[in-house]
Amino acid sequence: MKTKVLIIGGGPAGLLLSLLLNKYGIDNVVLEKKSARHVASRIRAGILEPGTVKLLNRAGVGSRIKKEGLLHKGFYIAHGDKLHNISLEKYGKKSVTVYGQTEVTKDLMKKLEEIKSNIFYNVSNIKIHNIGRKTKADFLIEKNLINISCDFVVGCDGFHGITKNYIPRNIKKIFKKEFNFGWLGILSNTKPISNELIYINNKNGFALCSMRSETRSRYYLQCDIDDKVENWSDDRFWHNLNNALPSEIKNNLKTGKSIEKSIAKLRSYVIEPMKYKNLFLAGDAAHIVPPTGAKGLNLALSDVNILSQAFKEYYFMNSDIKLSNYSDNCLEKVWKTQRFSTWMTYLLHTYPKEDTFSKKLKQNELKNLFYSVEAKKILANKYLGNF
Ligand code: FAS
Ligand code: PHB
Repeated sequence: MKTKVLIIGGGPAGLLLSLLLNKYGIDNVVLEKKSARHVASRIRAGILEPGTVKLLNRAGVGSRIKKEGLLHKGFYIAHGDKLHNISLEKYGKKSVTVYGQTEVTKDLMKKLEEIKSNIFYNVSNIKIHNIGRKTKADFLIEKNLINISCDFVVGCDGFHGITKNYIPRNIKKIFKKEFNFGWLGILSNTKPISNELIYINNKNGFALCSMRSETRSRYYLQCDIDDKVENWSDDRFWHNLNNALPSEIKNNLKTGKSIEKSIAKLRSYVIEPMKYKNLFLAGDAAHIVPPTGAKGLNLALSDVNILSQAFKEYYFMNSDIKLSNYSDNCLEKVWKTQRFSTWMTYLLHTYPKEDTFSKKLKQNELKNLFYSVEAKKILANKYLGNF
C-alpha cells in the first residue's frame, strides 16, 4: 500500500484531518486501534468555539450542529451562593455551541464513510520505520500484516498514543503538571437545570452544570484524585451536586438514572516540538489541557486546521514553509490555552492543603472577575477562543 499522509488515530483530530485532506484531494489513510463502535460511543467534550463550528462547516459536517447544537450567549459562575453571568455576546460579540464531541465524531465518521475514505479500525502493532525519508509503517488487522509507505505520518493518537515515542529523546521536551483532583462526570436524560452552563466554586470545591441537549444533562463534581466511580451511587452524586448548587436554583435540579458515569483525571501536558522531520503530532497526542476551560477538543481541531492548510500548500503550491512552521504556530496557541485553562482550574477548584492566604487571594480574584468589565471581557474572549 502507498499513501501521501498516514494518520495514526481515528478520534476527532484524525477524522477531521482525513476529511479535510480528502476535500483537498490529498490521499491519506487512518489507522485506528479501537472499533468504529467504540470510537463513536466515547463521552468527552461538550463545547464548540465559534471558530471550531466554522471549521467543521468548511469540512462539510456542520448541518447537524446547526440543527441540533445549542447556541449559548453566556455562562454563569456561582460563588458564595450567588450566580454571576458572564455574557459572551456582550463581552465577546459571539456565542459558543453546545454539541457533544460524541456527535462531532459520529458526523465525521458518517461523512468519511460517504466519501469512502481509507480508515482501518481494530488495528494493532503499528510500527513506523525510516522517519524522514522512505517512511513506511506496518500493522496488523486481525492476523494480517499490512505494509504501507507514505510521505508523512501524523500522530492523532491521543495522550496514550505511540507516535510521540518516535520523536528522539534528545529532541523531545515534555512539560507536565498533574492536578491532585479529578472530575466525576454523570450523563442523565434529565432536563438541564439551567439554559446556560454554570461553573460552581464552593467550599466543597468545583462543580459544573452542563448539557448535551434540552433533555440530556451533563454534570461534574470535583473528586479526589484516587476516587473510584464505584464509590458514587447516583443518589450520592445528586446529593453532593445539590449541596453545591446556589440556593436560588436548588429546586430546579431534575435528578434521574445516570446513563454514563466516569472519572477524568485533570492534567496539563505539552510535547515540544510537535514535528520531527516528516512526523507531526496533532491534538491530545501533543497536548492535554484541564477541561475547565472547555478547550481540549477545540485546540485539537485547531492543530488540524493549521496542519491541513500546510499540507495543501506543500502539495499544490510546492511550498513547505507552513509545514516547517507547524510546531511553532501550534505551540503559540497551545501555551495560551494552557495558561487560560490552568487559570480557570485554579480559580474554580479547591486545592487540598490550600492555605488561607491563597484562599483569600482566590476570593478576591473571583470578586474582581464579577465586578470588572475588563476582566469579563478577557474571560469571555478567551472562552470563545480569541487569544
Ligand atoms: P482522542 O484521544 O480523542 O483520539 C485518539 C484516538 O487515537 C482514539 O480513537 C484512540 O483509540 C486512537 N489511538 C490511540 N493509540 C493508538 C494506536 N497506538 N494506534 C491507533 N490508534 C490509536 N475536552 C473538552 O474540551 N471538554 C471536556 O469536557 C473534555 N472531557 C474529557 C474527558 C476525558 C475522559 C478525556 C480523556 C478527554 C476530555 N476532553 C475534554 C479532551 C478531549 O475532548 C480531547 O481534547 C479530544 O478527544 C482530542 O481529540 P484527539 O486528539 O482526536 O484525541
Ligand atoms: C461538558 O459539557 O462536557 C463540558 C462543558 C464545559 C467545560 C468542560 C466540559 O468547561
